Amino acid sequence: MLRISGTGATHVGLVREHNEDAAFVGPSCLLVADGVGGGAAGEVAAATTAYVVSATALARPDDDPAVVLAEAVATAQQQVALGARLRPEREGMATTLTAVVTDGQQFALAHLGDSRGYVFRDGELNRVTRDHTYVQNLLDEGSLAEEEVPMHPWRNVVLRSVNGADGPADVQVLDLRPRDRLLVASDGLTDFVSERRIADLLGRKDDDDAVQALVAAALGAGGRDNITCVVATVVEGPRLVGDGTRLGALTDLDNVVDPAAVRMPAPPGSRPAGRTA
Ligand SMILES: [Mn+2]
Repeated sequence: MLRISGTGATHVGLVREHNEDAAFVGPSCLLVADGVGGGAAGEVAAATTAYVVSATALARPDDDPAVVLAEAVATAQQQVALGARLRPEREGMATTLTAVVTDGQQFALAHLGDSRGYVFRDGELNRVTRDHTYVQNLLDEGSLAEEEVPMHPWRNVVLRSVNGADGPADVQVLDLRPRDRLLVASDGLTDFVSERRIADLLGRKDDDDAVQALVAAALGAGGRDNITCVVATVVEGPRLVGDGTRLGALTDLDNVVDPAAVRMPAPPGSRPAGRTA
């Protein structure tokens, strides 16, 4: 069996007052969700989506991870829509989602928005997500150069998200093997720290140290947004269940619209939150 062994960290940054990022890391699921919306709505969109996806993955350990993710994203869209209907001030709330789930054999990744997923193998960093942004479309068309992105007035315009209205996520199967490493991060990291620097830090540090170094690098670059990074290594070993760490907006379950929307099995031998083995 393959599983994920890793860790994550989140930081409000140096400018924002609230942390609207949420993250989860456990042996069969890791994810980042970056929420937006007035009041506390960004936290609600991010935490609700992070909860629905992580809880669905934990509840269905033997199912095809691509199917689990597609169905979890559909539930998350419904829950975000419900949350906005219940409280009109949440109207317009939305979140990105980049999530990896495994059943012990296959890995799948679901993606909506401008958070990012990377695979680090043999010293090489490969981005495996495509930003759902206006500037990414301009880059693809060839009408914008990579170095012009940081100055573009619409660089933060996200075209697809978990907002209660958009459709399914992009879901892909990831071909991973033991010792491959995964990085999932919000744009508070990737807008301010170059991929070259990220690869350098991943190459020199283990997962725990890399997470701390990545957050420190984003803070050193000004910390203008919430920063969230999850770094994990694919390992071979027996399955672990009922274990995981919640970060950011997901640490407060009051942010979740309806936790009962996902039926959870009783976690056998559940342990307090902490680093996964
Ligand atoms: Mn952000």
